[in-house]
Amino acid sequence: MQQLQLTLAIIKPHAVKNPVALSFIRNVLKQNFIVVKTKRVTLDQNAASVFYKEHVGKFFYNRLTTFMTSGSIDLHVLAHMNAIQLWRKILGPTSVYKGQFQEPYCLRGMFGLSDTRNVAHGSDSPDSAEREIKFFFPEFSVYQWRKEDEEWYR
Ligand code: RTP
Ligand code: MG
Repeated sequence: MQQLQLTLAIIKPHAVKNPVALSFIRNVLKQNFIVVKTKRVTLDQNAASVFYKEHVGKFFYNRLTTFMTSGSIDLHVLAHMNAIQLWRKILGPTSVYKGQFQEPYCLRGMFGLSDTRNVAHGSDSPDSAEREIKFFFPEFSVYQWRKEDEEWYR
């Protein structure tokens, strides 16, 4: 039996503010994943620096945390077989420019504005997914969810 995998998607501030992008992205999520949890939040600098601690010291760190605290973000816990890889594939490369030329139908290629304003985030490993989901949804229990939604993973 293949197991469902969870991942965290974050729709970044510029995409949350763009109604066309946002409704397109929501449809993509609904069509490709079980959307387990959804929440809209605004990060403060402290939360952004904890969430992005792996990037401290990189040249884009200040730009990234400033951008991610500049407006509301939408958080989605997504479930699917290989959800982590699938969501990152749908997103496309970090670089919007590469997305536009190599995979024009990826979300970053379609709606990205720059390498930082690149539409959405996706967890990059099972460990990151667990850490990131716990960070934003500390009350969420995967075991409880599985009990409640048993039909999804039989
Ligand atoms: P993410 O974490 O958002 O899913 O993106 P990723 O794995 O594809 O890329 P990562 O290396 O983890 O970078 C995190 C976010 O930092 C911003 N960034 N800006 N050259 C730049 O200006 C630059 N490089 C990275 C992006 O917002 C990227 O998603
Ligand atoms: Mg990353």
